[in-house]
Amino acid sequence: MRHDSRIPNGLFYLRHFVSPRERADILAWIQTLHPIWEQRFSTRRPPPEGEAQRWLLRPVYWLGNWQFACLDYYHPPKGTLHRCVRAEPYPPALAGVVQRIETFVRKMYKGRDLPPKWAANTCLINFYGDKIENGKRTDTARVGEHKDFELGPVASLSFGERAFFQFVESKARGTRERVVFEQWLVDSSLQVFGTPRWKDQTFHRVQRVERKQKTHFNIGVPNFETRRINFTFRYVPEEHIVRLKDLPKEKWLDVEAYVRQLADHSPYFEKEITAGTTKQPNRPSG
Ligand SMILES: O=C(O)CCC(=O)C(=O)O
Repeated sequence: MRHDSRIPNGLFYLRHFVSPRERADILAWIQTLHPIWEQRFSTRRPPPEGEAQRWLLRPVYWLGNWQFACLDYYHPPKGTLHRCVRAEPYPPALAGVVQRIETFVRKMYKGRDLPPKWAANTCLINFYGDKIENGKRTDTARVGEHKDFELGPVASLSFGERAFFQFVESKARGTRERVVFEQWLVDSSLQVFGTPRWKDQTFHRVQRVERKQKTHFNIGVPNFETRRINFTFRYVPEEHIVRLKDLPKEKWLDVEAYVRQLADHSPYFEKEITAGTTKQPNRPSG
């Protein structure tokens, strides 16, 4: 597995990171998931000034800990409390790739670029494709520019159709943004980005996802056709991960409907809901 030497420092791209056998196991397991659609803000309060309530562009599933959008994601150094809710552990199908990602990251990043306890303990799974509403198909396979605020490198696995990925420099008022690096991410590849250059000084985004292979993954989301699946592995310090039952009441109410939806198919979240309602039996239902 060779790294492409045209790729700038701090960034890595390994084209055949996942073996065909691992790929088959991961894609068989993923069909057992029921990803959910989240809204960006709590449905119980008006959105912050200048923002509108909206659905995320794609269904998601988190492993390790779930960063609900309405809890405003993990955002150190200040936004660390009650943002990351303990979630299902990695399944056996992911064990091998997670171990290799951790070995690779610890070998390639050192010093200030690698937090001392860095581990790939958090994973966001993004499902890219078409939303189908009243017979109308809308391509939602993209992600606007953003940063991932978890400390240290982020490792990203891709399956399915190719995605066009860009790093852009922040826009100064009245000027055009500048694309500083772009590349296609192909099936079974691993991209890793770390260092201040790719984590702090630039944003990243997915501009589009092709349809050339006619890939359709069989995923348990009604009215959605998935053609690309992406896993981003990140690090959240254990002390910032909280059990559902330990969320304050307001935050519990913000996420309760999502967790109940997850619990319909996940014994893990079913137990977490039971633990939460047992701990605070008078908790009103949202
Ligand atoms: O799908 C990708 O390749 C990138 C996903 C991403 O930017 C993210 O999860 O933060």
